[in-house]
Amino acid sequence: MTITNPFTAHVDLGSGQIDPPAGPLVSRYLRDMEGMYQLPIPNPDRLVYDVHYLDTPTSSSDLSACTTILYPGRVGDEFHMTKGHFHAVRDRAEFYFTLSGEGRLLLALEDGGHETLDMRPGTANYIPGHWGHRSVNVGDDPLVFFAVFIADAGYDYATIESRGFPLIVQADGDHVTLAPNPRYSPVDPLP
Ligand code: PAN
Ligand code: ZN
Repeated sequence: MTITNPFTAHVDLGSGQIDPPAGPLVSRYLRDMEGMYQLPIPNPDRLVYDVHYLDTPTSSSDLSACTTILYPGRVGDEFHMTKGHFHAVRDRAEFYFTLSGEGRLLLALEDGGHETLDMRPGTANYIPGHWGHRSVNVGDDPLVFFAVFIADAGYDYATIESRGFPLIVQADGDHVTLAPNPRYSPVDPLP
């Protein structure tokens, strides 16, 4: 049995920066999201989001945590979003706690059932096991949220890469609209 030392990290509520910097930093660009938006990617080098991880152990009895900084912007009318994933270990749950900005959390089951939750400073969104999840920045400022999840959850990106997500989130003038994703398929497309 390994016993980990307790520690404190400071998370900047505005920028999401973690001090002291600990685990890896993952940056995602539009080129990493080819085919996920309705329109072709306008600029492959555009930074869409950064994820700062805390450095914690990764067994099924540990918790992992990270902050996501999802920058404002659109592709056509569609708001910037994360790639979205199911947990590789499907029943692993997660909490998202929003620190700043305004977003929508899209949740989907593999049978296509879906839900949407609001994200704003102070919201704690519970993502039960089996729900795929994608966050969308619908505001003009970065959407910053702190995620805590069972440490062996892992990531299944392939399911959403091949099927899409049931909903899209778009700007309609000053309004935020949710619409069915015309490119969504509840089963994997034939090769
Ligand atoms: C989050 C996400 C993070 C980035 O920490 O990993 O917001 O989104 P993608 O992983 O979909 O690119 C989480 O849900 N972890 O499990
Ligand atoms: Zn997750």
